[in-house]
Amino acid sequence: MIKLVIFDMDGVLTSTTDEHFNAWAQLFLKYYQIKLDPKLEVKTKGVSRIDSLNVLLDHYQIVCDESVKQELATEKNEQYQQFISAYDESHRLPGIIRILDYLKHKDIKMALGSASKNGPFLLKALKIDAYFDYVVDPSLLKGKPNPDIFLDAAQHFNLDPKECMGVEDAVAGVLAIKRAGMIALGLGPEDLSLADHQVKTFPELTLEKLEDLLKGTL
Ligand code: B16
Ligand code: MG
Repeated sequence: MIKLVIFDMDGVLTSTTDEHFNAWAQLFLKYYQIKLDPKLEVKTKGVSRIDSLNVLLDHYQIVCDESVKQELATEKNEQYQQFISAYDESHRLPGIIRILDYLKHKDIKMALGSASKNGPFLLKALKIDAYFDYVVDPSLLKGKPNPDIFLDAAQHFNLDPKECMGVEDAVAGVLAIKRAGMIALGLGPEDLSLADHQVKTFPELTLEKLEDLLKGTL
């Protein structure tokens, strides 16, 4: 039986995909006069800030030293934080409260397992922070697709990975959940064939299906 559900943030609880990518786009236009190819967005999904920057720099074969990368990442984050500064409960993805309430009612612990260092701000802005028993700090952990973010949450509650389920919208995230040895619920339009079950949106997930996932009988 699942005792802990670990939620990703971007693409699961809210959508900050455009805000992340537009902040990168502004930066690349300003410093490199490059208009980012929108197809690159998927390669930065669920990937840490610095790893996302490396994906973009590598794609355009731009070489720069670590201190410049840090400055670029900081400026991107400042722009991103401006974009999300007005986020509130209207920015919740549809159907999340029904799922969070159901898990709470079943006494199942909930954790945030986001690659984003802005996760705690967004939980508060969306007014769902009270549901969460633990927020993984991704700063010192290896990013997705490594399993570390998900394993950290299991360890916090002294649980076996088999007692945990992760919810993810990105390929890197689903890979991280499966590498952690957990049940993976995929969400959204990406092809997440490694997930144990996938729905496009939370309203599509019936409570019967959720119950099967929690009991491991799917
Ligand atoms: P930050 P998730 C990820 O969120 C985003 O999908 C990804 O685009 C971003 O680079 C990463 O968070 C880091 O975010 O710059 O705010 O620390 O899907 O893991 O919730
Ligand atoms: Mg995500």
